[in-house]
Amino acid sequence: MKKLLLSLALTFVVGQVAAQQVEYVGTDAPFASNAIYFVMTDRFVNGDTSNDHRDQGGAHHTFDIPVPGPNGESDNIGYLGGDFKGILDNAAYIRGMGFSAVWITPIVDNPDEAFTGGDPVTWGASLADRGKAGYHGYWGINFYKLDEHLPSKNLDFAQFTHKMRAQGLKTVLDIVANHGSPSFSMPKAQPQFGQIFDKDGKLIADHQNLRPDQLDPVHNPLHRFYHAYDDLAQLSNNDDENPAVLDYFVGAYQQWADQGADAFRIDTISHMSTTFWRQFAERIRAGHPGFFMFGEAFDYSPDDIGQYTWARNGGISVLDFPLRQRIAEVFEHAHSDYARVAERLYLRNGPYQNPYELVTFYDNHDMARLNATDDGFIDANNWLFTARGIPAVYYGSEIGFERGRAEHQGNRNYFGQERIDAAPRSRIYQQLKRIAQLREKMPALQRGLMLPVRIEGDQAVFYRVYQKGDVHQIALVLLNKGDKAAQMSVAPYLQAGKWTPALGGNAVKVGEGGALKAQVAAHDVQVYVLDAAVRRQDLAEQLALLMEERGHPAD
Ligand SMILES: [Ca+2]
Ligand SMILES: [Ca+2]
Ligand SMILES: [Ca+2]
Repeated sequence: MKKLLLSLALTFVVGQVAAQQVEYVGTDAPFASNAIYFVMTDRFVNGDTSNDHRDQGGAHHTFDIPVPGPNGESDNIGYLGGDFKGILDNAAYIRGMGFSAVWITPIVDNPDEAFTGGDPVTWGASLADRGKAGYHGYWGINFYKLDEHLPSKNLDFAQFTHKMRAQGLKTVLDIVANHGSPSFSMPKAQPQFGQIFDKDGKLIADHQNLRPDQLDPVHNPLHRFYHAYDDLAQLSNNDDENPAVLDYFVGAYQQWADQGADAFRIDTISHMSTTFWRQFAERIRAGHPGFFMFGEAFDYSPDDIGQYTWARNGGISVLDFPLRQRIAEVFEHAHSDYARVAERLYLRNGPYQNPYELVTFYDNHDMARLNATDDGFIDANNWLFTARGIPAVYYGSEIGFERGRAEHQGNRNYFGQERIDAAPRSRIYQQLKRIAQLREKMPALQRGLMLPVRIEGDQAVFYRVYQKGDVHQIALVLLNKGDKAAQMSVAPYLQAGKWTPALGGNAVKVGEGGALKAQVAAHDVQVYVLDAAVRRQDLAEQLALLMEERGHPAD
């Protein structure tokens, strides 16, 4: 690798001046260089038991509420103690795997009791909240205030982001504006549920345990924060047309950005108008130019979610749900067809402002975890860290933790220090670390244009090309998800020169019009690198088209 970096540094000496004037770039958004590790803070590591608040909630206690399942399995809907310190204590573990950013669940104050309304949570239930505590952070009541379970002495949010950065990790803050906490259907109104407090702790909104259609925003100022119609389960539905609502959330999230959040992941973006998000993004970026944000529009249709990325709607990237659907389909099943994934890349005239800025993933806390074998996880990671997009990996996936499990079947179970300490022995971990560390050394894999050669059956072959200023890098990625080693031969667009295998092996000299032949082991990847400016004519033409047609035609 040292040799690769050295040759990268020296390429400007030999590059051709004419070629260097042409730029081939997928994206220059600085955040796209990162790979993201997604942690549900409460479920990662309890680094400080003094902030557990184990006696909180009284009759509706909030700590450790197991939901038993079959065969001794269990889900849990209470707090389990994870905190900032647990993440910080493991910063070297996360960084060492090749990640440079950590996405953490919402940090704002959530109710201090378990919810008594809604539908009861049973093993395998979905959209059920009765008996659940706000351990996940998505039930905000004061968006300016840290929840008491997270900080420790000398470790508030600002100190956390500062100390994470010192260890090479950016903080991606998960934010919500669409809703607060569950707000109605309680047998008896509970404190904090359905209420919103301002920076000074003053009550500014109160659902009063009323159904949305019973709200009276005209006569009751405490109802004006909310729409008088429902949205998601029993959650309040914040009024995105009320300027006071926009002001409240801009103020809150400006505060956390000022305290060191490097990017936002926006929850339920599709449950509020693009008008709201455009204004929100403009105001956040007024204080933090270029601030990177990506939204969760839980929707597998690219035509639905593409609009959020457009400049006119705030230029907010999104989680790549459409691609995720095909990734799960392909890597959960042997003998599946790689072409299914390729169909969701949208590299030319697609629905997105820039497909290279999408955050790519295979599962998260709101869906069943990837139900794959160890080899399936390895194949999925090899794809995620070489194809276009910014990879995000959900905690525990590095060992196949709770694979196949949905929310109330263990998806969000406590990970803990013991599993972390044992993770390096997992094959998934080892192969993930190898490919993630390669991506972080190669601008072409992070931000380069993607030119598919053939993506079908068990094999994917594509180029990633980054050429700008003094940096030029042509990478040829060869992926094999089959059970047998594959002999691969690539000739299309192949530029003559000395191609270096970035993951070990012998360099290959390719003559004009020649082919590169390589063996790729079962469930493995090889990346050949040519540190040279693009000279080959048909390659240059393809890259020019990819540049020109990178975004959405109407944007
Ligand atoms: Ca704790
Ligand atoms: Ca609280
Ligand atoms: Ca809404």
